[in-house]
Amino acid sequence: KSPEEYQELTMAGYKSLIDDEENVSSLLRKYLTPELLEEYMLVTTSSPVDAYLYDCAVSGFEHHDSAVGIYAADAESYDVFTKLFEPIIREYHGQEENESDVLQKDIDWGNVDEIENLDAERKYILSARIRIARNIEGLPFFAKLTEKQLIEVEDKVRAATETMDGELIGTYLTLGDIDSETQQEMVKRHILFQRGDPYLQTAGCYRFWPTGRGVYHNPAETFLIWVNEEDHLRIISMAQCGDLGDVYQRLVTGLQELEKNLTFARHPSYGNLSACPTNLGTTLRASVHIRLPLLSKDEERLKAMAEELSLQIRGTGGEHTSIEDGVMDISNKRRLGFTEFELVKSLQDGVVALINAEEELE
Ligand code: ADP
Ligand code: CIR
Repeated sequence: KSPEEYQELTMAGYKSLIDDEENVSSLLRKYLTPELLEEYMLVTTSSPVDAYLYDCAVSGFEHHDSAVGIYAADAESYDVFTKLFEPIIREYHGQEENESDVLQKDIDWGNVDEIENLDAERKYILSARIRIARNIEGLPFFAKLTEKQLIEVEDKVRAATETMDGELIGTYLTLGDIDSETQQEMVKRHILFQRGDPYLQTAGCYRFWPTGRGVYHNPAETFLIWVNEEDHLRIISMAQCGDLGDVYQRLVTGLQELEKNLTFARHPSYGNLSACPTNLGTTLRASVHIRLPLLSKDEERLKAMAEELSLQIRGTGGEHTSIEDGVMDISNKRRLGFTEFELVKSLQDGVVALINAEEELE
């Protein structure tokens, strides 16, 4: 696309947001002023990526129900379009403008032993999971990866998994080699991602599908690496019970092994970089699938408690899915401004509080 075409698309996208004012409440709409539009419309990140503002905002332009509406097309986008990204990041992560410039603390896994089994009697928690996102330094994010770079990411991750040890030893499967029936089974077992998020689709996440996509997993399916989904790597540790401590320990071990062979993109102010601004900082989402039949009947109270405890509630099919049979996905809402340990601990404390509330209703 020529610069003129980019300009036209950007202006049309912006106009569609303004024209649909009553339906649009995204952070993109809130912080993209006419002045910023003018200033950024023809600016790009460095060649050969050449990401425009449009590349970052296209998903929000098209999907008027977006909460955020923007992805970074590469690491540099966060700096080149900083006057747009920074307020969005601050608002989403609840960081005041007068707080220090450095939003994210250094990586700190803390005292792993303080994270525990949250449901030893297996009454409420069906499974626990922690995931972090990583992107390889020097390569663009999903919106701008070339077909060749998708394969480069895959090759690098595959090579980096070869030194895995003990329970982390596993196999890498490239998506093109997994038939669709098996893929569906793997999605149901929560060990594989699927293509189908409309926001990501518009942002360019599924270009050249299934090239370069794949999953590494151990036989127990407790340690996984998703390759070239929303981020180059999603590193995931899981358990079919409430043993968050075990999950946390395994995640840290796995990441540290990968770090011996891969260098991940970090930002001096935002910490670990992810394509979606909601994942910046620690990039960490710790979750449990939990059944709280009594509490979940009182939706208002549940929502209020989640808010108070900085928890997010999702359906168990993943983001943007609905809650079924009183089973939900509870996770830390915040990713940035806290250490890894603080966030896992906050999920632990929050889940304990919810279980206590459920027990009081029994
Ligand atoms: P994210 O990668 O941001 O965590 P999703 O909410 O889309 O994204 O979840 C991705 C997948 O992980 C889905 O299949 C979801 O069901 C699964 N998942 C998330 N949390 C858990 C959990 N605690 N136990 C089992 N599966 C989980
Ligand atoms: C949006 O803007 O709504 C989508 N791009 C998804 C953003 C990430 N998820 C979230 O806020 N929970």
